[in-house]
Amino acid sequence: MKFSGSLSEGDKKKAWYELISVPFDGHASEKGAREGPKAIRRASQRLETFLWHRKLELSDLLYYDRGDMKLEQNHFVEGESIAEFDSARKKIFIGGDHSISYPLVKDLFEHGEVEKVIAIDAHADFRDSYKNTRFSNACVMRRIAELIGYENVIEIGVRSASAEEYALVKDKIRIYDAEMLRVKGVEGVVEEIGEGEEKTYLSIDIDVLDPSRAPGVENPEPCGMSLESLIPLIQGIIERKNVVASDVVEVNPKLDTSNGITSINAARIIFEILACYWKRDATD
Ligand SMILES: [Mn+2]
Repeated sequence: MKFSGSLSEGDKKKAWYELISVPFDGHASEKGAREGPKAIRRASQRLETFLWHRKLELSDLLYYDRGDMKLEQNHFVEGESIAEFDSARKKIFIGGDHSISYPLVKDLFEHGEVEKVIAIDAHADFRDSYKNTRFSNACVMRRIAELIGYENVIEIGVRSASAEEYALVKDKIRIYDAEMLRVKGVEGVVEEIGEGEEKTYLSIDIDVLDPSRAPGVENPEPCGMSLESLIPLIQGIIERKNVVASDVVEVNPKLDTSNGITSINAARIIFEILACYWKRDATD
C-alpha cells in the first residue's frame, strides 16, 4: 500500500517529492516503531486528501512513495544511500525510532545536501550513550550536533532531559522549549527562528504532541503540544527556511489506542509537510 495520493509507479518520474520509509526500531527500548510506516500509510487512507483549510487537493501534488529503505544499527545496508536518490526532490522520511535521523542526516550532510537541523521533539535526545549504545534514539541529536556543529542545531518543544543533558545544551544549542512556545506563541517562536536559505532538515518526533494526541510512543511526556499548534509551527518553518528533507518518527502502533490516533496524526503531519513544500515551490 502506498501513502495516500502518491503517484503510481508508472508516473514516478514526475515526482517533485519522495516519501521514503525506514522501518527500524533497533535502538528503541520498547519495540514497535518498525511498524510505524505501515500504520501511517494505512491511516493516510482514512483521511480526505482534500485539505479543507488550504482548499488544496493533495493528489494533484507530485509526490511518490518509494517504500522502504533498510537500516542496520546506525548505517544503511549496502547499496542503500540517499545520495543515489534525486537530490532535487525534497524528501519525507517515515520512521522508525528517532535513531534513524542520524544516518539520514549524515548521508545528506556528507553529500552537501544538509547544513542545518531543526528538531521538534519533547526530548532533548542529547545523551552521550544510552543502554550501551551511542546511537540510541536518546542520543540522536548529540550525534547530529557533533557531526554538523552545535551551532547548526535548533530544538523546539523540548520539555524533558536529564540534568547532564540540560547542562550541556543550555548554552550550546538554540532551544525554544515548551514553556517558550506557550509564552511567545508559535508565531513568536517562528519569527525568532527567522528566515534562512541554508539547506535544512526538519525532524519531527511525534512525541512532541501531548500524549492525549499521540499516545502511541515509547516515551510519552505530559504537557505537550496540540496538533493545532504543531501545524502552524511546521508551516512557519517551511515558509521561512529552505527545508529539503524532513522526517516523522517514533510512531509505535503497538502502543497506540485502538483507533490509531497517533498514526492518523502522523499522516496528517505528512500531508501538511507536502502542502508546505508545494506552497513554497509552486509559488517560487
Ligand atoms: Mn522524543
